[in-house]
Amino acid sequence: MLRKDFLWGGAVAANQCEGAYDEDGKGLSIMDIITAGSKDTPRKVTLELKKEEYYPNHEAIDFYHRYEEDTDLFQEMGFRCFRTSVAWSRIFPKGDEEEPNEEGLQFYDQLFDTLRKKGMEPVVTISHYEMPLYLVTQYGGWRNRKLIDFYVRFAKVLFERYKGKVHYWMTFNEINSTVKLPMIAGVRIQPGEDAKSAAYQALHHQFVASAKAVQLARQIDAENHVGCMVMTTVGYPKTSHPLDILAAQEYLRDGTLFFTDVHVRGEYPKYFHSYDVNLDIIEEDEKDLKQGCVDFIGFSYYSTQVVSHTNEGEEAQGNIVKGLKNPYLEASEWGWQIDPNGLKFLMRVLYERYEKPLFIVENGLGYDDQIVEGKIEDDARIDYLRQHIQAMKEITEQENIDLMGYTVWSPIDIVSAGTGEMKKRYGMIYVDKDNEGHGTLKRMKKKSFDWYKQVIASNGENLQ
Ligand code: BGP
Repeated sequence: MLRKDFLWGGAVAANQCEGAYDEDGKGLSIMDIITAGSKDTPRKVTLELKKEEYYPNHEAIDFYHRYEEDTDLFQEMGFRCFRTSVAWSRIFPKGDEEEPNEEGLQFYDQLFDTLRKKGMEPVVTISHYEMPLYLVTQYGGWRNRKLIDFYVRFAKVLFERYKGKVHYWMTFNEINSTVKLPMIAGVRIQPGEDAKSAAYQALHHQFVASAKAVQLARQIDAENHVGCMVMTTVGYPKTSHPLDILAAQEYLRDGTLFFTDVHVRGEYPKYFHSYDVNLDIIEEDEKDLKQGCVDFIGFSYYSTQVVSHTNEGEEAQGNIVKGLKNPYLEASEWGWQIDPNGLKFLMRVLYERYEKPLFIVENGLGYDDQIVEGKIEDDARIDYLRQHIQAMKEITEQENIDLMGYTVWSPIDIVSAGTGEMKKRYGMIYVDKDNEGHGTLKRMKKKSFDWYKQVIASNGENLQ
């Protein structure tokens, strides 16, 4: 049985749903200068706004003006929590100001009040792929140590302002993306530069910023729970060749566990020396890391990969990380392999290693839903969610895992982070908008809406 106060809900990120990219004093964020792409064409970063380009995050699904209606629908599904992020550039438009933007703060006051009124606990990611652009152009992003102070100032403002309204926080969304995709942390690698060290330096600054935020959150409100958030990388060995086994072990350790090791244990693991990077770590950083260990482990889980020491085989797509195809698994239209058993594998590893509460804060299926005779029968999504929730329940019960909650990515169709498409839909609520930005933005329930409602009402017992 899942715990009685299990946090069922849905998850989004501000930049993928709010829109209103230049309203009420908001500054530009890095997502505001990224164009739309597709499965086969990567999104482009333009660094300044260009008239001829289409930027899907500018309007997104206009949650900024429609959150009343949307949260009504979440309430109708019985959500006990709702995960979103605070757009940093609404609060600090450039990122280095001394004082926050009051209008930005008011928006989240209203949103969090609304959620609480409707029975949902806000779960807030402090930074979700949306740092102010100015911090990139002026300071070089997270490679600059100054970013720690800017972030901590931002976090402090949030903890003070939303004290009593928000009790669940996560410091950085998928912090491991910083080393896979340094541009997401505002790091632009110069030709000839030691790219690996630059990325790990940026990551180090984020680790320290996270640890300082954890300490502050506790000082400001003893009822705060602060977690990390990692993207998870499960890779199965392609064969029983011992080198494939080792490659798969490293894929999980270096892709996921290294990050949770630092967040949970408050120090770099011994094996870190094998990464062969040059970092500037000061004594104070080490103290901060030790004092800022997280309370829980939040993670995203979508799919798994196959790993071979020779790298030979057919390539498979995935969430930021890639691997090889698994002949035993089906994949989504975007090539993400569907593997509920991988979730069991992962939860077992994480809980055995740390015995810290876990929180599944992203899981879902991107699918190009079609309206047929006025209805959307998204059985593929229901199947995906059913299998993953079943796996989650089984492993939780079997191994006595302390699992805090499960939030579907995403309860409503939003702009895809990876491709910028609208048609890579995750929602249980459809939004009338296409890849080119046309549509009425009208909301419509899919079949999965009632299905998820009954799952929550039965605390996960009724998955039919
Ligand atoms: C995670 C991100 C989200 C999200 C999700 C789905 O990486 O935390 O922001 O979008 O994956 O990915 P995508 O939108 O690329 O399908």
